[in-house]
Amino acid sequence: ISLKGSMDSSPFPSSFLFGTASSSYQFEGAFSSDDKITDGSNGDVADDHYHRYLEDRDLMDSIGVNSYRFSISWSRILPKGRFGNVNRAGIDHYNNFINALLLKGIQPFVTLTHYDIPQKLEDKYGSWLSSKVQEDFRYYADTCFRFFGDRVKYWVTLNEPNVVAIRGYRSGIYPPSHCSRPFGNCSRGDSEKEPFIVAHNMILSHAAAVSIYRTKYQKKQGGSIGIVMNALWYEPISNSLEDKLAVERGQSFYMNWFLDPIILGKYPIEMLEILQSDLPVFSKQDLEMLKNGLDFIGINHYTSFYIKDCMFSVCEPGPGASRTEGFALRTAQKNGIFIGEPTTVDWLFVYPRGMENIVTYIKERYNNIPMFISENGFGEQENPNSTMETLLHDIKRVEYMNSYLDTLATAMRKGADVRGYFVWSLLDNFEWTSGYTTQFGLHLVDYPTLKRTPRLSATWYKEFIAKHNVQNLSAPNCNQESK
Ligand code: GBH
Repeated sequence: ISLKGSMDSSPFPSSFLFGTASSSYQFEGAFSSDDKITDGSNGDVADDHYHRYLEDRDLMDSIGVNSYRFSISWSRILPKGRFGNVNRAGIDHYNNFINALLLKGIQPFVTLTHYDIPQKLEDKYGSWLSSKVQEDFRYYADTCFRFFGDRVKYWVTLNEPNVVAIRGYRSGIYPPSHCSRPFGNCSRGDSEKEPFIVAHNMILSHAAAVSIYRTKYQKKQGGSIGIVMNALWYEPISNSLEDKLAVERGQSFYMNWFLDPIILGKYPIEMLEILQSDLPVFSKQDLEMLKNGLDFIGINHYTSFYIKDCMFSVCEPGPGASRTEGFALRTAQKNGIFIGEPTTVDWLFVYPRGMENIVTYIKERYNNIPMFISENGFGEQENPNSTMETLLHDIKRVEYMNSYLDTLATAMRKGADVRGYFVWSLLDNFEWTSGYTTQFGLHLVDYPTLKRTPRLSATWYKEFIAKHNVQNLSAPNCNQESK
């Protein structure tokens, strides 16, 4: 096979973004608060990336990525939301980091909020529960576009708003820990109502940010803007029509819940039928603003589940089974056999075909709008028997990435417009409720010293990127360091 021949068969165009992904709270350090975390830890120090960003930029450069997905900490920019001043040190930090990335031809792919919100907005009006948050998010987005938009060409409004609504306000396992029985055991909240209010405000906050971008910045700055959803692939547990319909409801109550209003201008039909007056209504003005839509869909995809119908048949209680979750019970097993190889992370099953299928599903539902795989990666739970040798020789992570990239390529060959792929994550980091006990990094982080060491997967990703001949994307501008 000639070199040219093998290039031609690569489904990844030379403009394709290959990167890694991260978020401010999980990487940067310098914050507070702790609860419900396995190892009692928090993100106060995390990877200390705030101080080590140049070293981390060099790690990316040595892998050869042409893009890096990270999030800006809202509180670092506006500690009091729109009720206070811009924190100049925060602006300087992200300016320096963005410039450092561009100097090495690494395109910043920037998320405005990755689960975090200034505490002041929680205290003042209950953050996402209040429609006031739309004004705050618009103000924050405007601030970021103004300061960084001359150099940032990819914007994400929200990371996984579905996970925020579900885990923050239904099961209560993420902040602000709102829920009611039997969904969870919290000191306040309403698991059957609040997720829908919060989602409604997040959808409209997205729309407010996009609308500011479209009217004030996009023409001049020439970037694009989208949202990132957590996307699970669902297989029906049987071939029955009931289970197939349940799969559709499952997707609608999990992902289409946000994408349909933003792209199609209304909540999914299954949600409207089942929830009726429990679902907030978009005003005429809201619908007008929603027309701003988005430029791309970011897909965080890791795993797949089976779905069993609970509308036409009786189910034992379980995740997804109730009315406000769409009567679609989620389970990892069918007749005692897992959907894919289990891992040491309880929710992660290796099912590569799920990548091809979810990308194809989104392509078909939303008319092949450009997509990015904004996260995909393999986690391992800390284990007392692991040695430095086993920790670095992460063959399972390599196999996982290789197989998921392979099925992604298949979806692209069949026409899916996927523009980039980001591995979660560059470094081991603060894995939310698992603290530092779960590792997703291409680099191992030794927390006492914060030393980063590349794993086998870092070398493998470097070779994969080199083989696919992607472009180093930006010609750095000489003035950038001084901005
Ligand atoms: C992403 O989602 C996050 O964006 C990122 O911050 C995080 O570090 C990364 O993944 C790795 O976990 O368990 O039944 O709810 C993480 C949250 C966890 C939500 C798995 C979906 C699967 C189904 N996701 N969960 S379930």
